[in-house]
Amino acid sequence: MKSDPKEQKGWSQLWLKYDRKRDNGNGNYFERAAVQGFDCEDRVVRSALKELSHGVRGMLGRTVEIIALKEPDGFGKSGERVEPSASSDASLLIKKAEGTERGIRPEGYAIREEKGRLTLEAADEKGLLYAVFHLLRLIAMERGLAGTDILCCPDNPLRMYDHWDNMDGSIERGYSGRSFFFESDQVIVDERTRDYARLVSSVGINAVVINNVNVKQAATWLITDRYFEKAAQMAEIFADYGIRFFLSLNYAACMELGGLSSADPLDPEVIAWWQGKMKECFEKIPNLGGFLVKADSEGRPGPFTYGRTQADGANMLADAVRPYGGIIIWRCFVYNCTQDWRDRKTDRARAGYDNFIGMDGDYHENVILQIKNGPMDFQIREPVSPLLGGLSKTNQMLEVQIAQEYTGHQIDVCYLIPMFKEVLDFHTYCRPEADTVADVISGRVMGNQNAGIAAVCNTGNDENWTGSDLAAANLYGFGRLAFQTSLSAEEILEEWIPQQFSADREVIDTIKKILLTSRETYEKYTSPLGIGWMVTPHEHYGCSVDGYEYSRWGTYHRADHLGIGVDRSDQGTGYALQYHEPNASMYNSMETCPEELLLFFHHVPYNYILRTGKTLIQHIYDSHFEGVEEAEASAAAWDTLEGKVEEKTFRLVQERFQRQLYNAREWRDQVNSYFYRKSGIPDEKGRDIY
Ligand code: GCW
Repeated sequence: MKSDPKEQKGWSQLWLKYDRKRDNGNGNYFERAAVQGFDCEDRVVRSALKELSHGVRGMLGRTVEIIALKEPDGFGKSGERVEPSASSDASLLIKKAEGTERGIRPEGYAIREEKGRLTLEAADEKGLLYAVFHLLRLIAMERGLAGTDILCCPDNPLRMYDHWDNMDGSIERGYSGRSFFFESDQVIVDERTRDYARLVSSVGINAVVINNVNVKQAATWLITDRYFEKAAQMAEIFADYGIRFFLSLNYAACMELGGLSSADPLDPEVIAWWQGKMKECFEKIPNLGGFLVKADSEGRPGPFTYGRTQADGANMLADAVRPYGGIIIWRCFVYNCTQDWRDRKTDRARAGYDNFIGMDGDYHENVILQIKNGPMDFQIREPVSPLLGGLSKTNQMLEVQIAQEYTGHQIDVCYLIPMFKEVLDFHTYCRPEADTVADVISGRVMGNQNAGIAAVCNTGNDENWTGSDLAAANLYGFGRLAFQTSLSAEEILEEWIPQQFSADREVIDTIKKILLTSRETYEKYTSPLGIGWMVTPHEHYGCSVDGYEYSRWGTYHRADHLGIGVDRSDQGTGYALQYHEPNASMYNSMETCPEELLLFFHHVPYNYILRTGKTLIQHIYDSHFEGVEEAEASAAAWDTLEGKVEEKTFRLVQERFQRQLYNAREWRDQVNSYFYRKSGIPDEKGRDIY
């Protein structure tokens, strides 16, 4: 295996390796490229053309000659006059689409091949950048370009990575080393910043939040002179790749920085302070898109302290950023985290809806509510949050997590795209048609661009960026899915594997199988049928069935000697009724509730017969034995790739599989033993339970 040419940098280029590929006649298109309608000196166009040359040189061994047609002022790069006719002998024509020609919408593009000539047409500069990356992807996949006919426009206006990086260099829920944005309370801007921007823009990401939503200490000062210069430098690099720069805000900054005695959003002094602060921020940081805010959540300050609503807080900040075209992304992760476990009435799952639904329609136009995919917290299986599509007059954005906090810490393999697809495809019944989560977050329901999808990111300064090389599938996949929701989880892997590993069919099929089964495998050996948690408290890796059972966090499974599960029906907490019909009725009844969510919605006796004909307890035993067997099969499948993927990657992933197997066996034996001891019902198959 050839090693990554960029390894000397100290970090991998992941799917932008650009190592030599089979030509398949593709080289011929890159004799001569002509650019029409775009300003070759534009920063994003420059990035796109540079990437094109770089990729084509690496993968096809060709040097592309690029000429500007009538751009910027009728002269080519070297100053000579270039006639439009020069376009006719170019083998690659790059041009700006006029109007919405051929259905090319903003940030969209078309790639066509006809009679030996490739035409790349884009709506705007970002569209061109995405088109180039698409073209390079096809080359990396060793697809012959002849006959290509592609039209691609992004499905979601905002496609965002949220980093939970702290300024001391640590990362909250980070499993890939330390931050490459911050260290020792300093902002880092270096070559890796640019490689990061290249990587995420190559999959269509157009917005990034660089700091943790828990904004404390030095991070509160990111909106001051102490950090403006560095923040601006980073924002400029992002701008080269069409990425808007965002920061997380401390809602109480007006007190901590401004010395005010209150953060009451209706207080004129508070309002004036934020207006001045936002003016300063947008003047000092070019390319600033706005702010992400976690307020009144897990100890963070917010408007509730002053008897004000979430809308009061969000609107006050939104008004302050509006003059600069800024937006406020306001998180809905607001719940009581000091609950009494004895209290069966209070239900954390209800909290998001209960806290936000009453103000539907009260949010200003440049506020977006960011809603986690499930009502709890990124568990391996949760229902879709009823706020998504529950709100009908408010801009909404979906938040998912590719940092594998509850899904194996990037030690255990867990390809999350299948889960995200389930969420996007979910019918909310918010209106007669076009009612899926995908419809809601695309902005089509509200009819504006303040919508989209964000993922809590899984990167760090590890050489391979994501801890495990296999976790890069989520980093790649999230961006691609956010851009093009219709892509299947499998199609995404068919693209990613040849770019990052090898176009060898056996490699593709083996890695694909490992990844496509990984979410279900993980689910089988961890918490059953949607109940969630059962993890080691705080750390969230490894099994502890009762770890959160008697805690303040509102995360209970309520197992006793007869059964397990939380009654969230109309007889219980009533959570099921937060959905539109027919979802409410479906979840409300044990008979119609989808079985994978049975224990989320109902307290179920161990001898309850599932649709498979098995009792609940037997299902718990069987699925836990199966989960471990499947993990073992995946580990063995990986072993067959020795010599077919880079040695370093092979060893690293192999070692992680060993840790996964240990973890899976612990989960299996602890969960099975726990329920055997509670229920006294033995395994029908007489396997080892302790
Ligand atoms: O439950 C939690 C995580 C926290 C995180 C929080 C959130 C950033 O365990 O680490 O804080 O979710 O989403 O705000």
